Amino acid sequence: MRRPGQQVIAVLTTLSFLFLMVHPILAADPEIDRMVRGPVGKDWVTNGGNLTNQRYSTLKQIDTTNVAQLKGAWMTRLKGSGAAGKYSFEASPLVKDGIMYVVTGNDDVFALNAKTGAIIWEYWSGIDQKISTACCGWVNRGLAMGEGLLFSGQLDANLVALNMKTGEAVWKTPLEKWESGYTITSAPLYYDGIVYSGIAGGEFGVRGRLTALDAKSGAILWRSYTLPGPGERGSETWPPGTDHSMRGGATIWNTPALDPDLGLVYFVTGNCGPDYDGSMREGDNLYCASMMALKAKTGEYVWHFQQVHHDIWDYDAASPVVLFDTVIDGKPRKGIAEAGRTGWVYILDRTDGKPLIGIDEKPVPQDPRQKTAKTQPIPRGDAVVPQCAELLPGYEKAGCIFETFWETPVLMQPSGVGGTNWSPMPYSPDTGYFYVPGTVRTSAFTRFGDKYVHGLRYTGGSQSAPIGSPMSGTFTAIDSTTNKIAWQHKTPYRIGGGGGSSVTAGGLVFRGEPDGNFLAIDAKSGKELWRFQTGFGADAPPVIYEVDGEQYVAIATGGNQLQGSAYGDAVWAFSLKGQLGPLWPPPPPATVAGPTGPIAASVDTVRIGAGNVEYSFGPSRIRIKAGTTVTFTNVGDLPHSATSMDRGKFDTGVLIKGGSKAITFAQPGNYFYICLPHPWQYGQVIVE
Ligand SMILES: [Cu+2]
Repeated sequence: MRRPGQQVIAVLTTLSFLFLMVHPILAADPEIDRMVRGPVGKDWVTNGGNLTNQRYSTLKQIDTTNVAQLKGAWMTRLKGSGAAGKYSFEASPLVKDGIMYVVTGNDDVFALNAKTGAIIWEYWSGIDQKISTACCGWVNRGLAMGEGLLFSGQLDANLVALNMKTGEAVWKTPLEKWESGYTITSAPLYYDGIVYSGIAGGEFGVRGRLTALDAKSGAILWRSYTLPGPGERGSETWPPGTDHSMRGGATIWNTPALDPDLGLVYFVTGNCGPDYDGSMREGDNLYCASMMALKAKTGEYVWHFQQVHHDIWDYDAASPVVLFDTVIDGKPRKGIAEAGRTGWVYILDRTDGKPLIGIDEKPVPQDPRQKTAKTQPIPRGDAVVPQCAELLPGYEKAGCIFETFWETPVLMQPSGVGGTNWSPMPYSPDTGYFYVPGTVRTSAFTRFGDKYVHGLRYTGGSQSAPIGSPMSGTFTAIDSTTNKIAWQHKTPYRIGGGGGSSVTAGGLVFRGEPDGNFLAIDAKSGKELWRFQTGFGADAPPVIYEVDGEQYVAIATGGNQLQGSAYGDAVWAFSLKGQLGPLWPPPPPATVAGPTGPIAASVDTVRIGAGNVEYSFGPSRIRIKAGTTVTFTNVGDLPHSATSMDRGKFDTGVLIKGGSKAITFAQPGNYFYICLPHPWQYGQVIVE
């Protein structure tokens, strides 16, 4: 006879065996799992539409024949949340059962009636306004949902779960500390009981990782680091005996994709750190600027493909990966693609990470001081933006992509902001095209070295657009079977870090522009069929949904600092029965780099971030007499500097809110300066 204890063990063994057998069927949220595995229909329940990130909706009530009649169904202002100079509005709203959920740049979440726009509940994040480690604007790229909860990654590095019915916080898990340089900007991904989240901070000497949490409790299940510890796989690509890989960046600041059949989760990683100084980190520096696949349940490494070896250009892989199925040379293939900051689309086999169309390692310019990689992977096919810069007055050297630089500025295209930045790349199975937003801009790259200090910026150099240089964009359809351009629009403004888009079975690509226009384009031909002025920078990616038999297209319009577009707090929804007309156009973004506005005479104070224009010097252009002392004061919310473009002429150093520095200008001359943390922020001092 067995003793009671043995009996318990026997029962437990049987139970756990049964549990293991039954568990795969007992999904925590079978409805959401089913929706994100299948084509996108009336609801849009995850950031990229479904697990593929294709942003392709099967809805086709609005099509190429009737889209010209589209009008605003409603427009709702989100009570001023995120409507200020320091914010960008980059979130895709989610929609389920007639309710829309949207998160602003302040991590505040709103639930709206998706048919009327009426606010149902609101969650005010209360995040610390002193967060100083958001590299490039206060942003949140969106939410995930599952098990009756909404998941939001906050700039204070907390992942929060809200009750979908009430907006009340159910759990909050810190993934890291913002004071250590970590922030969350990406939309999480929910699937099969797990919430996946990346973490940002590549400009602050951090160690990138993907974190998986239990959706119900918020408990951390595992962390998979994108930078190897000593002796781990990939550590041979960092200098032996050093700890540079522990602060080497490779952050994840966009939503992963997931293939449930293969059991893999996919994402891309950001730049190496320090961004522009490779001198101390000889080697390829895995897994910076890479596409990666992990086992979705355990986080175990499966494959990687590095887009840029030993990155010294801030060539992040930043746009979300897209999964697609295709036929190449008569064979069905499982593809994965990503639009890089380099201007190329990288197309791989998602089972093993090998190129589908061909990517060749080719020799590139060398500089032993920067420890440049001998070769770089060059995809076959077309780039979507120019990859060579022209020489401009005042500069000694201009080059093409992967040109090297040291302490003398060198002009290059694409700039380190792209190409394609965080903006998603939709894919239509009808056309077989990827739709790729791009920024056309020159950067002057310089290296100046940096000492690592915990929680402070650690970039080792800078890149800024030369004064007077033109800035524009492209929107390109790339044929997924050839990686060649099917059609291309030249756009008046940069759209690689905005100008979000989505595509429908109605044959339409919807995309925003930073001047406030929202456009519908024939997905096959590229012909523009409709445009509508929303009144605010239209840079967030739109979504498509249906309520009570009526199809809607919605976009959050709140501007974007990377695009220089007008900020706001609006969400627009459009339908064929809509009645609302367009708004007055907001101020358009700059198309030439440099300070703007009138020249103020005899001014000896410059306020940084004044008048709710966070990324600004006020006045931006001043004329003074030789010997004048000018006081620069940071009155904005974020850390800023005033640093002469010819570095060494003058520099306030990074000033925190309230900080001040006086500089005496003894020598006559024309001095252009930038803010080092935000090198698109320009000023000018004319000394007579
Ligand atoms: Cu700044």
